[in-house]
Amino acid sequence: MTRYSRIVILTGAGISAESGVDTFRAKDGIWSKIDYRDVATPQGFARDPDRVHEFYNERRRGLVSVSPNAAHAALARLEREFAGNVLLVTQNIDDLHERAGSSRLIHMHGELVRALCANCGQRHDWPGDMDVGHSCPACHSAGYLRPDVVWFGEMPYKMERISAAIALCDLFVSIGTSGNVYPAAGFVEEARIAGAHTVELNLEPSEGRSHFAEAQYGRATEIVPAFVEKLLG
Ligand code: BJW
Repeated sequence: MTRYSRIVILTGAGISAESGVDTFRAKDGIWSKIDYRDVATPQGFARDPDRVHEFYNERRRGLVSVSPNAAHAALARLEREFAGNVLLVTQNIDDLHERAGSSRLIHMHGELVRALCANCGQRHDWPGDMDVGHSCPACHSAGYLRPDVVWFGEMPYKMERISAAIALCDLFVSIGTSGNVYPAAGFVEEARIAGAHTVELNLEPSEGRSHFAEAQYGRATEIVPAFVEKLLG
């Protein structure tokens, strides 16, 4: 299957599920336990920053006890061994893709281990807990640091670079995402319009299933390594 030269891969929470990271929209997922308006909107943060910090602190602490799985490893292998161009775009804020070895990677919804200063706009590595008392290491203002994640109503990161890559790709693969959240959910249509072959790899059909030319269903740790093997074969 070496007829492709430019691949864009979109990943979602499902790729990290078998590493032990919660997904959002499963019956027992994150949004079944907590209202997204309280923790994943700028309004929720303005209302109760302590609660939002605690939500992300807990998830950040959880990163130390999880590891990349076979699906993350397979995508890192694809980047290393594929003769053409591979761009990985993740909606996930965990760091499992980079820990597996991927480097051509865009975190379109931000990163759990980074802080953003709402006062000066600087971003900082932030591996530990964050709270309202912390000052920005750049502008030294207190009370402006927030998790560097993209909340509902905010513009996802690097959209121009992502759209440019999709417009040029000949294969678009979506892995482990329910296709509920835009603009990521619309990438498959952009890719189809650009003439790319489109593939969904997921546990079950996503909201966008009808837009994909091909689909394979199963656990990411099984279907992603098999798909990569075939691509490199
Ligand atoms: C497995 C598996 C295994 C499980 N193996 N698979 C009406 C129409 C259209 C759009 C909108 C609208 N109203 C509002 C909007 C825009 C809004 C939106 O899309 N809302 C929808 C809910 C309707 N989008 C936005 O606001 C975005 N910004 C934007 O549009 O900017 C433009 C703009 C700006 C300003 C003004 C106007 C326009 C921003 C979206 C930010 C999303 N943020 C979150 C939380 C922050 C990060 C965090 O805390 O982690 O990002 S929400 C959450 O959903 C998170 C995820 O990245 C994102 C996607 O979830 P994902 O990855 O798909 O997870 P799940 O759980 O949904 O699915 C998991 C899948 O895996 C399932 O299918 C399983 O089957 C599968 N699976 N185990 C394989 N082992």
